[in-house]
Parts: sequence; C-alpha cells; structure tokens
Amino acid sequence: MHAWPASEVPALPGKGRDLRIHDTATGGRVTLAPGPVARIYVCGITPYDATHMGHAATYNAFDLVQRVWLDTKRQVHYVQNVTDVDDPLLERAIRDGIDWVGLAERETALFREDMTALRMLPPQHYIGAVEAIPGIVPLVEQLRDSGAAYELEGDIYFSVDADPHFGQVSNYTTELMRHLSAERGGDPERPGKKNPLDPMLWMAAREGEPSWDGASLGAGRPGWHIECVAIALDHLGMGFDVQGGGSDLIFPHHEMGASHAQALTGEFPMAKAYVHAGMVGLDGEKMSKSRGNLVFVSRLRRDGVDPAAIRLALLSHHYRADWEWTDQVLQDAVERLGRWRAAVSRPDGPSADALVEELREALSDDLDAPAALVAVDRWAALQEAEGGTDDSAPGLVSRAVDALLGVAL
Ligand code: 5CA
Ligand code: ZN
Repeated sequence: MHAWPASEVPALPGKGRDLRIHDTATGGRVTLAPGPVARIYVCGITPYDATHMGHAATYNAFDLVQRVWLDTKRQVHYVQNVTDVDDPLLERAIRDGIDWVGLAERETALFREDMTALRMLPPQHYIGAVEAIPGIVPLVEQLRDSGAAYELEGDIYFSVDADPHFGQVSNYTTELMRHLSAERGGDPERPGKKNPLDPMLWMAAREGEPSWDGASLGAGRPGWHIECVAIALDHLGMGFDVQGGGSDLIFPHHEMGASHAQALTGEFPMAKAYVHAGMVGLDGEKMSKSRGNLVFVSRLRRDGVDPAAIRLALLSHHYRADWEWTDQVLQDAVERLGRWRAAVSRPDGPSADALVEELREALSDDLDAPAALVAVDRWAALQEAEGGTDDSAPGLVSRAVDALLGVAL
C-alpha cells in the first residue's frame, strides 16, 4: 500500500538527545540507543470508520519518537500496518450494506489525508493485512510444524505455553488476561483449546466471509496478532527498538505478538521497548468506534479547524495519560497557536538557543510534550512582553517547533 507524503523536517543546530522512554514490559524507563537506523513498528488502524482524536493522539506520540531520533541524525525505519480484513470491518460492511474492500479503501484514504494534514511522518512500509497473507501462511505453518500451534476444527491456534516469556509484555494476572481476551477479540470459552488464552493464528474459511489460499492450512484468513508480527519481522527483524500502540493493545495484541515472534525465532525480546499511549475519552468513556462517541479529525478539518491547532491540542497532554477530549482543549490550542504565530512573525526576538535545548530535554524525557509547550509559551510571552534583538530567533523557533513537534507556524 502507499502511505502518505512526508512533510520536511528541518535540521536544528546543536545535538539531539537520546530518547528515554517508558517500557510497559519492564515497567520502567529505558534509554534507547539505536544504531544509525532506528526501527519502529506502530500498529495501524482497522479502517471501518474515520480517524478519531484517540487514534490521532496515539499516532502523535509515535511521531514524536521519530522526531527525537531524527534530531539525533539517525534514520528511522518505520513500519505500520492496516488491518484491512478483520471481524469489525466485515461486520460494519454488512451492517451498512457495502463492500468491505471499498469500505477499507475509503477509510484508509481518509486516514492518509488526516495524517498528512496533521504532519505525521509516514511509515516507509505501509502494509495491509491482505497483502501480507502470503508471508503469514508460512509462519503459521512453521509454528504448527514446530508444535507451537495446533488445529481445532480446522482453525489453527497458537499455544501460549510455547513461549517461556509469555506474559512479560503486560505482566497481567491470568484472570485479567482472560477477561481482556474475551473483551478484545479472543475466545477463552471455546471448548477444546489447550489454554483458554490461546489466540487464533488462522481461521478456516467461514460461509459468506472472504478467504484466501492457506497452502497446507487450507482456505481461511489470518488472526490479528500474526498479521502484525509477520509484517514487523519481514521489514524490521527481531529486536527492533519500539513496538507502539494505544494501551488497549497491551493485551492481548502486543503480548501475543511478542510470543508469536519469540516462538518463531527463538530470540528474545521482539522489541527493546513496548510503548503505549493512554486512552482518549469523550463524556467519561473511551472514544471508540464500537461505542460511537467520536470526534473525528476529518470533521474538525471540515469545520475549518486548523490542523496545527488539532496537533497542539494532542500535544497538550502527556502521551501516557488517559484524558478527555473537550471543546475547551481545542479552544486552548487555537489560542496558543495564535500566540505562537504572532511571536514568530516578528523580525527579531529574544534568543531561542536555550529554548531549543529545553525542547530537546522535554521530549527526550519520555516525550514530555506538555513541558515542551510550556517552554515555547515562555519564549512567546517574553517576545510579547519585551521583544528582543536576535534576528535569527523567530526563524529558529519556527523550525524547532516544526522539527520536534510537527507544528507548522
Ligand atoms: N488495527 C488494530 C491494530 S493492529 C487497531 O487497534 N486498530 S484501531 O483502529 O482500533 O486503533 C488504531 C490505534 O489507535 C491503536 O494503536 C489503538 O490503540 C489506538 N486507539 C484506539 N482508540 C483509542 C483511544 N480512544 N485513545 C487513544 N488511542 C486509541
Ligand atoms: Zn497491530
């Protein structure tokens, strides 16, 4: 699949800082020291509805990861998937009486537009589940042939007990895992499974549902977790730097994915850090397509909201926090954007050298975007109150805000 166009990232004077980031698996901060090419996999959308503020907030977090790395003069190898065949997509297509392929294409196209408008850097490899199927089939066969997977009435299940490290991404109790498995696409109650938590790797063709040739697996379609693992291993290999997504993906998705990869390769860990963004809510509930309590990026854009203001609204919350979208959050961002634009539109101002370092320090410290915004606020307030004589400062602030925060002033 094609991704979306990249906005340019200005180079800044001085030296970027290595990223220290919270890792779900160890429960603490890790300092990532990638080689010249940093590797990141971020779970993409299931394209049955438009991009809402929760999705946008999660992609914003991982866009910041890239920007911190780019500032250290590293290249970034970024891979993202599109879950363009899965139960919720098929259910929505049936509900609306439309073709599931067309639905996925339409919503993926809108997602690309939203990401472009928000200045999110595109992945180098943007891969759909359907196009990944030829790579998924041999992995499922390998797991089955090595005893890490088994057949149940034509479906193939992964045996979580095949990975000695199973449980080490989420560190959740078995009870919580069981509860979340039932809630998030698993089937812990199905009789005949070796372990109730075992997730499906390959679902045998069902009447009236799309299916693909699965060689020795028979016709069917892939499970959700193996989709991301196949794409990540194909394009990044084991031991990549960051596996990213929202906190609702910790279990089962990222736990199972890590176990699939570890059982396939015998290597540990799949990723050096498992990084999770908090959930954005509306009216006291997690914003979700299934609940329907959504604020869409595209809707705000149609209403004439500047995408830079949407981005500032996302940046005003720490990525790990759960927070609520409100009109006030957006209003504050619109006002902040106005103040910043006024401040950089003057021909000179107070020196911005210290500001650049403050931005670097804030972002390299577990992506503390709110602290970065406060630092820019301080410079803008000084500009407004006293001005300054440094004629390179306004340009430097614009470039730093663009390069590190993805906001075009
Ligand atoms: N296709 C799968 C991942 S392989 C999926 O979860 N798709 S999704 O469309 O449901 O979500 C896309 C991304 O947005 C995921 O990282 C998910 O964790 C994140 N996300 C979903 N809802 C919210 C929310 N309310 N707040 C923050 N992030 C969210
Ligand atoms: Zn995924």
